[in-house]
Amino acid sequence: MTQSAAKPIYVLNGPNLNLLGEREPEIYGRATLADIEAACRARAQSHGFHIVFRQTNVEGELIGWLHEARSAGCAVVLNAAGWTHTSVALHDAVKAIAIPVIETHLSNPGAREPFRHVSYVSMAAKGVIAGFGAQSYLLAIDAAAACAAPSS
Ligand code: CA2
Repeated sequence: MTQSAAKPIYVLNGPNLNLLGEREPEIYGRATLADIEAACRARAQSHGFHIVFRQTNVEGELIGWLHEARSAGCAVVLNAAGWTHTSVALHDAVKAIAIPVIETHLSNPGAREPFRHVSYVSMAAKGVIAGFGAQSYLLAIDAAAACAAPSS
């Protein structure tokens, strides 16, 4: 279905994800964030959606983008990176959003260090996709498009 008039899916990325592809490829893969953005754009387009794709190392900026998405977006794919495991403010911002928020991770935090087993985002998100590398983002776009489709 073509949804050219639909609101965009926001794909929001937290701290250090701008370094993807440079270090720890055994955990996060070799794709850069620019590679992931291009793949997300194509996947969203295949569902008839546009995306807004952003990354920040400033927590307040991410919270501002979540506020923006409340009215300007149809769904959010959120990789909050390290803030996932620390931020009550982020939890509150996700909770304040009526559109679906899909928590997304390249790695599977549940299979890593204990401090990554807590997610302040999961408690407020519609669902979680983790552990599939860059593919996690594409699965999250699929989920966002399904949630945001008028028939769902
Ligand atoms: O697996 C994920 O997507 C994470 O959100 C990535 C975060 C980590 O803190 C979460 O537990 C899981 C880390 C993002 C930092 O990525 C880097 C990539 C390359 C080099 C350094 C950091």
